[in-house]
Amino acid sequence: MAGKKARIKPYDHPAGGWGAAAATAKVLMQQSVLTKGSRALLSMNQPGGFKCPSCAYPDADCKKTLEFCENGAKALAFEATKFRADRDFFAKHTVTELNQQSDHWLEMQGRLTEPMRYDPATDHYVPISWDDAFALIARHLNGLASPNEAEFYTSGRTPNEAAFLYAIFVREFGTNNFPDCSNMCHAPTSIGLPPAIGVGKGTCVMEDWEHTQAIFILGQNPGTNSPRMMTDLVEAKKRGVPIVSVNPMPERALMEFAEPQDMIQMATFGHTDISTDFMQVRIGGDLALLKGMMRDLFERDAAGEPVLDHAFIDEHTAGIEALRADIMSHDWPEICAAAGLTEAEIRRCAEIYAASDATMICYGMGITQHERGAELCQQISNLLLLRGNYGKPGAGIVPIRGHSNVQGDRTVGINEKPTAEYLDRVRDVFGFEPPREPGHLTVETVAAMEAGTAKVFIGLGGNFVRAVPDTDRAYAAMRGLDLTVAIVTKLNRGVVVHGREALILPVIARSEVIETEKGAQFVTIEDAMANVTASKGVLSPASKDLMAEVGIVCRMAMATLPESVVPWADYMQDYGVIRDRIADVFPAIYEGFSDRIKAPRGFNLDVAPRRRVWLTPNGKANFLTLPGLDGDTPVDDPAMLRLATIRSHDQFNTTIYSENDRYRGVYGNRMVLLMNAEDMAERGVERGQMIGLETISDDGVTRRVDGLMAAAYSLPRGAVAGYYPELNPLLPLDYFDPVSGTPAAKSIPVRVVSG
Ligand SMILES: Nc1nc2c(c(=O)[nH]1)N[C@H]1C(S)=C(S)[C@@H](COP(=O)(O)OP(=O)(O)OC[C@H]3O[C@@H](n4cnc5c(=O)[nH]c(N)nc54)[C@H](O)[C@@H]3O)O[C@H]1N2
Ligand SMILES: Nc1nc2c(c(=O)[nH]1)N[C@H]1C(S)=C(S)[C@@H](COP(=O)(O)OP(=O)(O)OC[C@H]3O[C@@H](n4cnc5c(=O)[nH]c(N)nc54)[C@H](O)[C@@H]3O)O[C@H]1N2
Ligand SMILES: [Mo]
Repeated sequence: MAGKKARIKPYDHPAGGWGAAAATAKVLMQQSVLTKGSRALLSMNQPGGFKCPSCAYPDADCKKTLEFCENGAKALAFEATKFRADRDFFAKHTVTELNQQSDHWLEMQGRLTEPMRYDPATDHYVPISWDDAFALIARHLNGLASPNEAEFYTSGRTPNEAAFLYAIFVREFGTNNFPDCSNMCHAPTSIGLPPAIGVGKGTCVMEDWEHTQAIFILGQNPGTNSPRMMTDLVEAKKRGVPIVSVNPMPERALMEFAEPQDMIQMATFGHTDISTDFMQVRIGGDLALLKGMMRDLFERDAAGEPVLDHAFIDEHTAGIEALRADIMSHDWPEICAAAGLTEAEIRRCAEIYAASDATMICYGMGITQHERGAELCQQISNLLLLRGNYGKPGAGIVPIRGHSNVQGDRTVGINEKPTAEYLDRVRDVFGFEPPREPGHLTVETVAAMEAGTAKVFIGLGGNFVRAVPDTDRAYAAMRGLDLTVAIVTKLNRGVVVHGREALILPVIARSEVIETEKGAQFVTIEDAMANVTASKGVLSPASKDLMAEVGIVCRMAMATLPESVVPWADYMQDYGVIRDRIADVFPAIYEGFSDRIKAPRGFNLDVAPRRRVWLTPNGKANFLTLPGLDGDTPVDDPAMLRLATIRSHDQFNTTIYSENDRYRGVYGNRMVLLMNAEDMAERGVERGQMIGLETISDDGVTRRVDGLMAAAYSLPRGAVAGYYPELNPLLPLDYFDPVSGTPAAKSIPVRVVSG
């Protein structure tokens, strides 16, 4: 709802700088953890300390003593908060009451302190012992007609050890139903890239930033969502490296950034201009831009210019002729119209690319969350292959992952379609036969809940109902389940929208000490550059009745599978033994895990394309074609606008830290719709006017959100933007990329209705 103090005012300072420093201090104070939080910040991302719980961007090297950012500090402050949602809190509020509160209010109640069970007689959550909670889970799981009636969600903050064991437990139980937050995020990378280059992850490591000669940033907002990347961009820029950002919006930090770690810049109120070139692409116009750049290269190649790396192409790739034919089938006017850019702009991008011998292309949700997200990732790879931009310093594909361990969770087995190789290793290492048929990913899970074929939902972290599309349907589906289990740190929507029976299992957070019979344990995470590091919490747990995620997984398994062949009780006490099993199941990348993890900054997992080795069926890197020029299916409706649902500077996914979005100049209100001024005028919409949006779809369902405040913003014609998760009711469940299953959250076809 629009607060009275809602206002929109351009932010004309550089991003970062004193604004970021002040915001860091303020958030520590708000959560009343100034001393405790500041002390913990000194251990964050340092050897022997814990990894930032926020994003997946690597922490640099030892050069910086304070390796954290404003948004990392926020994540920590909200985790280390002094506020508690304890048994007295739940006694005071019925679940119906809690459901009327905002996401921000729920978050502000603080950390959960002990296991709770929903009591339908009183509509309250009431305390339950850990033993009884696990017995309840076991009773439900063992009462199902088939293991496939249970859904096991994972969110990417879960560390490797817990995710690996969860994958083993669930498979021994008998299903591959592993909906994962990455099914809404970088699954287009995980699924799209293997046919192209043989791995579903990025190919760059931190050192590459020092050698790169050109950087492209497509559909990613690093100043907010991976702020540590700004340090690398600033350093590259100071070396004179061209930086091209491709985005429908001029994101503030991609224009001007003051590096909070740079004392001189801070003292002089200086800044670095980040982007040398800003391409204000149409929503879904990236495909046309990429094809236009490739067309320019093919034209110049035909004219005899040495712009393609023919030696690399001949030795390492397959499919260039089909690609050339597809690219040359589009003429320039078509390409420019689809991209929303001029021919000169596209040729300028191609020129920067052709002049560089080592290019990194970074991308985020602006690429993946489209109907053709996975294939868009493949087109980025095509462009890189044309100039041999794999397996040399400073070059490669750089998907910037979301959650701090989302990449790791997938590496260690969270996958609804596991490979036969993995399943064979699980069978050999653990001695049971895992199920072979594919399980559900996220959108299939919601569909199964709706259909009544799913009966139990267990969420290892995250906030499933709030993150998925079609909010109203998702809530109804969740409420129809027999049991829902939220394994979380904080109250969120998924705790208060629940099944007939429901449990809250509160966990020890990333920044906190995990102590077992075998002493203090550490966990490991894999960042977006495939670097695996140890993370050891330093703070006392928020309550003595919390359990570590590894403990919870082991106890669920012990209760549910009394005849299990897996020594869960040992794993629970000694995480080193879990790492030995990870090495057994994934010898090619994790051999010697327990020794290698002793290095203060961890180690890099092997990524074969870095060695110009292609683990594809034909042993080559493949050029893959994609007909057409649009990232999404065109919609034949002149009133149509494409809605991108995006993150503000003050949220971490469904966790809302405040109603502000400083760099976009939005304050005190998240129910805002950013629009092109001419699109507003054409519809007779005034600045500040309350409007509604309705989804354009052909499934007969009306999806509408009212009470949005219209704001003029620098966006291309036909593009509008607003905040996730408030606008998720507009995102249809079946509007997704069929290759990866990822909802097209950046290109929802909508029309303005009076609100
Ligand atoms: N502080 C903070 N950090 C986070 C998160 C958070 O919520 N808060 N979330 C984490 C997670 S899980 C993830 S996945 C990442 C997300 O990080 P990002 O990938 O940066 O995510 P978004 O803000 O959703 O959108 C990215 C950008 O896509 C642009 N965009 C929209 N449509 C298009 C398009 O068609 N083409 C192009 N080129 N651009 C487009 C938007 O304008 C926006 O700048 O961040 C992670 N880090
Ligand atoms: N419309 C639209 N929808 C989207 C997106 C979008 O851009 N637009 N983005 C999508 C993306 S990229 C993602 S990744 C998903 C995110 O979906 P999720 O990963 O499901 O959601 P989060 O908001 O990250 O989950 C936050 C909750 O995790 C719990 N938590 C925090 N720390 C820990 C911990 O250490 N352990 C455990 N066990 N729990 C913890 C807390 O209770 C917190 O409330 O949303 C997707 N949905
Ligand atoms: Mo994500």
